[in-house]
Formats: sequence, structure tokens, C-alpha cells
Amino acid sequence: RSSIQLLRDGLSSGTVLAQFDQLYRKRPGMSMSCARLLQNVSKNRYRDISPYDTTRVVLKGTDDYINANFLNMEVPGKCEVKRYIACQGPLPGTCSDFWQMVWEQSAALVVMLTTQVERGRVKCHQYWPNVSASGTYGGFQVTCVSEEGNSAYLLRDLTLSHLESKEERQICQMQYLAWPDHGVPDDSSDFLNFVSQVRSKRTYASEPVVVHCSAGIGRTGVLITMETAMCLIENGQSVYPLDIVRTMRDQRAMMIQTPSQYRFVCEAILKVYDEELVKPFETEPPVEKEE
Ligand code: PTR
Ligand code: PTR
Repeated sequence: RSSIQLLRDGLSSGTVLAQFDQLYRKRPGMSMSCARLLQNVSKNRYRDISPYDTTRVVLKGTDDYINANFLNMEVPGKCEVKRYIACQGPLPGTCSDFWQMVWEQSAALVVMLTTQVERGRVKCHQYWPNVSASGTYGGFQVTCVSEEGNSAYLLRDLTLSHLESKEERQICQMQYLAWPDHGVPDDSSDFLNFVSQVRSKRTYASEPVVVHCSAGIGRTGVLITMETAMCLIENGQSVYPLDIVRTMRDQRAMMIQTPSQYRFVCEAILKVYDEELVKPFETEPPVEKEE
């Protein structure tokens, strides 16, 4: 049976969710001691969400900690490795660390999957300035050149300048609006549209795309799973969502938080497949040899 048929059957029988439930949330043997160092405790938004030491993004300088991990998602076939940085939504005290990370890792795309406040609680600090304004974050200045979008998502063009070297870079920030934490997007068509946009905005495969929500695990995990699955479908490869989750959790703990988020992404994968929202690349016909 094809991987898609397995997924379809497993969703109706419940085995897909049972397997998700049994998967480790944190890879055994991975330490997270940097996050717990006294000088770093206040840089974590949630006490229970920490980056692994081995895959964490290390900032240059002595104060090198940020709650972020590199995730390399390898897709067999024509696709290269897709690189991500999964991180928490910045706190007031970590905005300059965030921009330093974006700068040092040469990221050009920031995907934000939360709003600043949800149900009366702050989920993410506004780490960018309002449209047409500039703000200073440590050694960086950020200007919001434009903001446009619809009820599902916003697109912001930001200019990031490194004050010391006066060098400037353009950063695109895409913010999905209709997705509370611990939940799933209100509408899978809007979400799939958004992921396609992310795919089209990705510049070079070697540059990591920065993805964050509030904790940087639940919604961030769903987005990375979806983009990876689309890439697999495009390459005519099998899609095993649990393998994708395991690969993510080997690099950042707890990616995809709830069974309903996992179900949502599995159903969205079936939708992409059934409605041919992503088409496999044409395979080239074999070259006929002249006798
Ligand atoms: N899990 C949190 C803790 O460690 O105490 C509690 C918590 C629960 C925090 C839910 C945030 C939560 O999300 P919301 O504010 O959207 O209910
Ligand atoms: N302590 C919080 C909790 O367990 O509720 C941590 C947390 C908060 C975990 C938000 C996940 C959250 O969702 P997301 O990663 O999608 O922002």
C-alpha cells in the first residue's frame, strides 16, 4: 500500500494518533543544560520549553544563549535539505538576541504563527516596529517598510541594519493570524495557502527560515511538517508524517504539541494529495538512444 493509503487507513482506524501518542516528546539522552544556567533562565518564555544543547543556535559573543534550535529536514529526491530555525516568540529582553540570530544566520524569511496576545495573555512580544517606523534592538535597527495582508495573514517587509557595519538586509516576515496555541488553524485552505506562500518566499536553501510561535514547538512543528510533506509529494516520495515528527523532535523537543494538531496536519496532507494542490514534478522521459 502507498504511504498515502496507509495514512488514510490509519486516520480512520485511530492507529495514526496512537502512534503519535507513543512517540517520545524529547529524544532520550539529549541534554538541555544551557537553558537552565542562571544567566539564561530569564531568556526562556516557558519554564518547560528548552532547546537541546547540541542543536541550539549559538549567538556570537559570550552571552550566546537564545531559545532556538536548528532543524534540518532532509527530503530524498530532488529536494535539498530544508533548513529551519525553530524558536520561541521573543520576550522584551530577547528581541536584540533574536535580530542578532537572524543576522548571523543570514535568514531572510521569518514565519510567525501567533498573535501577540491570545485570550488575554501575552504570547509574543512585538519585536518589530509599526509600519513606517523604525526601532533599535541592541546593535540592530529594524524599519518596517510595508505591511499588507488579509484576515488570515500579514506580510511585512523589514529592513534590518547592522549598526556597526552599516550593512542592510531585507527581511520578509509572514504572520499567520488565525491559529490559537494548543489549537489548530481555523481553516485548512487558508493554512495551506500560507504554507505555499512560505514555500515561494524561501530564497536559498542554504539560508534557514526562522519559524516561531509562542513556545516554538506546537504550531511551529505543524508548519515544518506541512512544508516537508509538500516537498515530498512534489518529489514523488512517500510521506510518513510520524517520521517527520521524529526527525523534528530529534532536533527540538516536543515539536507538534497536541494530537489534534497532528490529526490536522495529517488531514491537510491528504487534502494536498487528493486535490493535487502540489503536483509531482514531471519526470523526464528516458532519452531514446539512436541505434
Ligand atoms: N503549561 C503551562 C505551565 O507550564 O504552567 C500552563 C499553560 C497552559 C500556559 C496553557 C499557557 C497556556 O496557554 P493559554 O494561555 O492559551 O491557555
Ligand atoms: N508551558 C506551556 C504549556 O505547556 O502550555 C508551554 C507552551 C506554550 C507550549 C505554548 C506550547 C505552546 O504552543 P506553541 O508552541 O504553538 O506556541
